[in-house]
Amino acid sequence: MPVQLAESRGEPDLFGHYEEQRKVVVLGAVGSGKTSLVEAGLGLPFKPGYAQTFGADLYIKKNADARSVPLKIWCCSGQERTRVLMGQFIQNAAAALIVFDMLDESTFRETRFWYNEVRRYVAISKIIRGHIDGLGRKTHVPIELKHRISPETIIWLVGAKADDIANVRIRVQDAVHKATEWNIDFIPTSVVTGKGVGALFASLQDAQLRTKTTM
Ligand SMILES: Nc1nc2c(ncn2[C@@H]2O[C@H](COP(=O)(O)OP(=O)(O)OP(=O)(O)O)[C@@H](O)[C@H]2O)c(=O)[nH]1
Ligand SMILES: [Mg+2]
Repeated sequence: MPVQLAESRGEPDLFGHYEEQRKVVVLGAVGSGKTSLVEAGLGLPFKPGYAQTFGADLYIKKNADARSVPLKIWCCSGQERTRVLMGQFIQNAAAALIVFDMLDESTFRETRFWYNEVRRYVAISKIIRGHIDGLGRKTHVPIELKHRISPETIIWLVGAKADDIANVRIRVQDAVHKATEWNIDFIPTSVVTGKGVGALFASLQDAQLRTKTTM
């Protein structure tokens, strides 16, 4: 399985220069726990109560040391009517978190939609950057471009609210099964207990982040 570095990839500015921040996009059903997860990842205390995200919110997470990279995190709304607008945040993302609520099966089913969206934008960016042509054939990519902007996006399937054990509806093995089918990793998390949050954000900031998925 080819493995590519997603290290120095951010978004190009008007002059084609790439930012140092690594772009991360957080996707998933309405109320699945995306904003809570991002805020916990930034070290903010958990506030119960729900404030719906409209459009997308931007968060910046600074790097802790030389081996970690700063993150530019787009936390998207899960609303059906704004779904089509989320492509701009998915494009060029080094990493995508596809979040579902472990207490709600419909949010688990919705992950397939978001997974397909990410794959679609990975395919589009490969065509734009000339890694493949419109027929899916590999094309020649100058070596300096290859190392600078890998068109892959590393994806995690993230289960939220793992603390509410009595009400969990999605079994870990079912989530692992889906993640394995997609060749990505599953991580259960809770912003109440902190489970999984530190490990997930440490992986996102790891300077050696590598993509697992391939087209
Ligand atoms: N028990 C528990 N509740 C959580 C957890 N994460 C989020 N919640 C609750 O779930 C609700 C929705 O959380 P949000 O983080 O706002 O969800 P969201 O995915 O950002 O929602 P939208 O922005 O509308 O798409 C809130 O009431 C949170 O307090 C968790 O790990 N455990
Ligand atoms: Mg939100």
